[in-house]
Amino acid sequence: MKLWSGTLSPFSAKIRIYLGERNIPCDLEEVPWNRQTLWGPKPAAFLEANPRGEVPTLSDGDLAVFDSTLIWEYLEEVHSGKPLLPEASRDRAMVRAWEDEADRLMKEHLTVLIREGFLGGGDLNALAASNAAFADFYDRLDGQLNGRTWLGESYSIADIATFVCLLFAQTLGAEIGNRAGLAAWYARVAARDVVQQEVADILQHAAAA
Ligand SMILES: N[C@@H](CCC(=O)N[C@@H](CS)C(=O)NCC(=O)O)C(=O)O
Repeated sequence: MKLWSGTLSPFSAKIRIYLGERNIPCDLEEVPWNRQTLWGPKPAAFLEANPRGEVPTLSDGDLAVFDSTLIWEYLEEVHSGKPLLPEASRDRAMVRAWEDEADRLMKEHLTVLIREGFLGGGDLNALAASNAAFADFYDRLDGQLNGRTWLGESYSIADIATFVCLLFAQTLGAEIGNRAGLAAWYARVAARDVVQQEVADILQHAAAA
């Protein structure tokens, strides 16, 4: 199996952490990113696998799987071992909902922090709106984590997706602040071996970008 991935792509980071946590062997193929051309040049073989030209994309033989949610769902089905989507229907629904919410924040608001902040677009109104969206997300997460160790009943894909979203958002200035439950959960996820390695790689790449 091969994962077309970008080190600075949060959706890719979600899948890299998922693969690491489940010990699933997979070759990584980096799609380059830089400040001028953003994602690209995109290798022809990558565009052949995924006409959308988005990372992450999983190639498993002649099967190409995208987007990130469809990738981990596929991997849950074909790999035995401890799953990262719980069994019980209510827990499963809750985990899926938090993962979906992290994806939405990444798509709608992280992109604004990157474009208007990191890349210097400078639209202060857009930045303020996205920072407010993150503050609201953090409040809801803090409420959910009141008295809980993980977002669901056990460590799951919801924790991975949400952690990645918050890692990038915080690096781009949307701080967690004094939300104690959320900060404690964040530290718990960050302490995991696979996550530590991933965070180190991302921060090293971001510093050089
Ligand atoms: N819904 C997709 C979103 C993937 C996505 O937006 N990937 C970005 C990088 S984080 C990308 O590849 N963009 C390519 C481009 O903008 O050309 C998923 O969950 O995988």
